[in-house]
Amino acid sequence: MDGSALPETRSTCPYCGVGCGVLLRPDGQGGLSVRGDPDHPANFGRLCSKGSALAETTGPQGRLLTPQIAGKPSDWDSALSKVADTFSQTIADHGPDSVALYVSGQLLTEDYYVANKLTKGFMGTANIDTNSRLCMASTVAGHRRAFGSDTVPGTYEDLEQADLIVLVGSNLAWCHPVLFQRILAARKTRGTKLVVIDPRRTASCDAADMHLALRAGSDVALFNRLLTTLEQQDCLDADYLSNVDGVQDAIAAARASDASATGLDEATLAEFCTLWAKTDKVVTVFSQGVNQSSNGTDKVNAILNCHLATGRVGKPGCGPFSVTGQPNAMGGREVGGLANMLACHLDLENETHRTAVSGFWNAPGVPDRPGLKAVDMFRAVNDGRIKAIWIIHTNPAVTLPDPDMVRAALVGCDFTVVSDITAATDTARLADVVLPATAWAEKDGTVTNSDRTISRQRAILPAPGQARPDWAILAEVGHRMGWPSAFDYTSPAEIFREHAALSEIAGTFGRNFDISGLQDLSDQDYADLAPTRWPISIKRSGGRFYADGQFNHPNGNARMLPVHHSQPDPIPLGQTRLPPGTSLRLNTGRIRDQWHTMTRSARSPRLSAHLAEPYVDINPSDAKALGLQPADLVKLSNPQGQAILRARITTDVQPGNIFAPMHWTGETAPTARINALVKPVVDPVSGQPDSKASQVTAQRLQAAWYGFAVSNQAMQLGPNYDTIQQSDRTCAYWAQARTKTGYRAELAGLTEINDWETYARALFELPDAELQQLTDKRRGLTRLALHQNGEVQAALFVAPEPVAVMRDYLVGLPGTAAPQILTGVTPADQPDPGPILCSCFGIGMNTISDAIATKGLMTVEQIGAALSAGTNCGSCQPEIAALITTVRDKKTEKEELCS
Ligand SMILES: Nc1nc2c(c(=O)[nH]1)N[C@H]1C(S)=C(S)[C@@H](COP(=O)(O)OP(=O)(O)OC[C@H]3O[C@@H](n4cnc5c(=O)[nH]c(N)nc54)[C@H](O)[C@@H]3O)O[C@H]1N2
Ligand SMILES: Nc1nc2c(c(=O)[nH]1)N[C@H]1C(S)=C(S)[C@@H](COP(=O)(O)OP(=O)(O)OC[C@H]3O[C@@H](n4cnc5c(=O)[nH]c(N)nc54)[C@H](O)[C@@H]3O)O[C@H]1N2
Ligand code: SF4
Ligand SMILES: [Mo]
Repeated sequence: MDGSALPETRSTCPYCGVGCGVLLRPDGQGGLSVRGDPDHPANFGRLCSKGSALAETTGPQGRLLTPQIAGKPSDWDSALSKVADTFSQTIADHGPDSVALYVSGQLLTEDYYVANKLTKGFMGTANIDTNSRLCMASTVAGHRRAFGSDTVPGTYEDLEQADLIVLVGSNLAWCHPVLFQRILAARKTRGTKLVVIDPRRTASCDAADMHLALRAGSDVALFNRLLTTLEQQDCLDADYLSNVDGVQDAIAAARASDASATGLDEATLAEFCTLWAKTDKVVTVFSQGVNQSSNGTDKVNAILNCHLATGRVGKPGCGPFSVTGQPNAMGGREVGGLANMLACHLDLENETHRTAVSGFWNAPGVPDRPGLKAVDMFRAVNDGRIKAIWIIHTNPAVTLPDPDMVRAALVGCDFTVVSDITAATDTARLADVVLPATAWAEKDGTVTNSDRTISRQRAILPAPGQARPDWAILAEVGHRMGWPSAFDYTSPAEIFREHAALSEIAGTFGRNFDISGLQDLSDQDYADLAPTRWPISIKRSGGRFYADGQFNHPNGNARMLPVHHSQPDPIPLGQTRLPPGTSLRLNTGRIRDQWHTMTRSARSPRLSAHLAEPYVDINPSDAKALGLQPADLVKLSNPQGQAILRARITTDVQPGNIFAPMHWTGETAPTARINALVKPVVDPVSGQPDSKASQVTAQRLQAAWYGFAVSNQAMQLGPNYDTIQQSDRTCAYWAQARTKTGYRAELAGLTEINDWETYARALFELPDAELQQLTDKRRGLTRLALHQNGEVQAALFVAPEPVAVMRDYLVGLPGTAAPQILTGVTPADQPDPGPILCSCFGIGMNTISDAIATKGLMTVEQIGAALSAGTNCGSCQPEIAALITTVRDKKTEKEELCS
């Protein structure tokens, strides 16, 4: 059928917590087209690079199509019975706390609700925790300490109504790009000031008025200083503070705090604090630089203290704003997905709440003590206390700190079940049973975004193979474990109504999460549900919280918390040279175009083109001390583990600090699994791991050879995990990525290889292809290409130092004649586009730099008009802006030199 004849369906982007609306149109051939929904209140038609490329992530390739038991295809009946029977037997033999579920902020609310009900209501254990422990737990704990409830007070409109926006530990330009674009648009009309607080220079800084490159970990000292300024400059709101407890203690702690811990000079501190103090409409946006800290909850409360002190909470254009990471991180908090929460924001430790919930569920009882939090949960698997675990929609063998402990735990566990859309993940490879789940475009339900807006995700593609929705798999296991009436669901609409009805009870206990107004939705109403912000009840709908000074602590007040800066940093301030063996502080995070462990985003060639290889950013002074040259491979180590990454030498990171992305896995670059180095140190209040502050040492990898390869099919790069343990293997490092024509890979080895032809034929699985080879013995270069039917199938470039070829040109050659491929450079009449900046239109950095230099383009808009770059999703605009500055600075330097 002609795709254009099919109607568009409204749905929600399955990536980040902005929760953008998408319009999906099936193409009639199993795929779809995507555009931003102009009517969705999160994005009004905008999408970022990841959202724009969603269509490239669907399709059957790599999908898990049948249940698997012990690595062999099975059928649903056998697999479900195996799961249900083993869980029941384990509980019978060892008690309910011997089983656990580890779930995800990417589950739909309906899936999540059933998982939580099954575990806490029926299995009789609170051992259900979620990857949101790695993500939002410090905010949840901070909100509860300050407000008495985990409620985000504000809305997205506040970002447009603010006069000052402060991003703390948030790279919004890359991680919540559509919100960043909304801020930039508002800035044009309103002149909003933007301040970024991040030890690292990020794409978000390119548009900022101020970048406070504070010393990593020192946020409490900074916000304590702000609180004292607010007091000194008479900015405290006495009326509002009459409903806030702990004010004097918090101020006393702030006064005792030493702002020099931030490493910022006095003038910068004063400028920032005064700006904040004198601007009524200020929104402080915070994310993982705050949450993922060993003092994350204190960091959250240090920020909330300043907003409470000034009454800048829940009013138009002002408030603290924790942006959620995953598409349904907020929904997970609603259903009580954390091991220490109950459904609908109710408290597990509160007997009245427990009785109400178990009565509503008609459950045997709800456990009266919290279950194990993520890190402890896997420790309990490792030491045998937990004997059966079911992991749903998350990849902990990559993303938890110390994933090698997680691997060992799962290998040793009596029974591991994984529900995923693919079996090719580091975690699923270790499971006894793997269950095929439907993916985002194939399933129905709801998600709640950062500003409490509930949106529908709608199925528009058929489930591939035997894949089933997560809620249906969970409900079927509930059936088979002996609770058929409690898990009798036939549709997500039914589950949603039940959740909404339970929230009415929560409402009667004074909880803000009350969506009881939706409990009577008909199936059709549910099918048509438009984006709706909670609460939705007879009492109130939508809007903001806490402007009225009414909070959720039992006495109705809020609390300011005394917080202290407590992060010793072994790297002396202002240090410029690094003594050998000194440890570096490893900061980790995200890149613009990949999503976590890449099981979806890496399927898109254009997303993979932005940053195709794992890397570590390192300051020039440290690089010099370590004898590193740009593009060298560097080996990071600490007693826990190792990783090998490409060095990028840049002043974006401070001396003594390095940054590496979290995305690469055993599937894509086994030696670059950065969490191997991340220690399982957690915040004592929230249990959230500190993923941004592990100590490591670095050294140059003494590779015997480096390689770059392109191929029209996936390369045979060896075991997907243990290459790093066996450094004498032929390939000590590899990283493979998708391209438009197939795949590209970076390689390096520690031992000389004499017969490159044999190596290449095995790598590309082309035993009979025609060989074209070029060897330069003196320079140690080998280049070879394999042709079939007059077309290049694959090529390999080897050198004793990092390979210098035009990668972005070479990746386009497989499948073409390309007789000159071994030169490794573009023919004279074709320019080299350079690394792709604009992934929507595939426009490279060199193309844009040339246009800036030769056509005199001075603005992002002019570049858009001339090249289209940055005119679709706009996610690359901050990088284009930075490039304009670099090219202009270079030009000025040159002019100055000439004059
Ligand atoms: N492209 C992309 N977008 C995503 C995701 C993705 O995988 N890819 N994931 C989503 C998810 S689940 C999440 S949670 C969000 C995360 O979104 P962000 O929190 O914005 O992302 P991160 O890169 O993890 O970390 C943010 C910043 O914290 C800084 N930081 C480190 N230590 C400190 C410190 O001590 N103080 C301060 N102030 N800053 C510090 C880091 O340098 C980093 O720039 O992104 C969401 N959006
Ligand atoms: N070093 C470091 N580590 C970190 C972080 C960091 O900043 N630094 N950030 C942490 C944070 S904030 C987060 S949120 C986590 C994220 O970490 P994870 O949740 O572990 O990472 P994902 O790659 O999102 O894993 C999702 C899995 O679900 C599968 N999947 C996709 N769709 C479906 C579906 O519909 N159903 C089912 N059942 N499965 C599906 C995917 O294939 C994939 O295997 O990582 C954390 N780890
Ligand atoms: S900002 Fe991008 S990734 Fe996040 S929801 Fe919107 S389109 Fe999806
Ligand atoms: Mo997250």
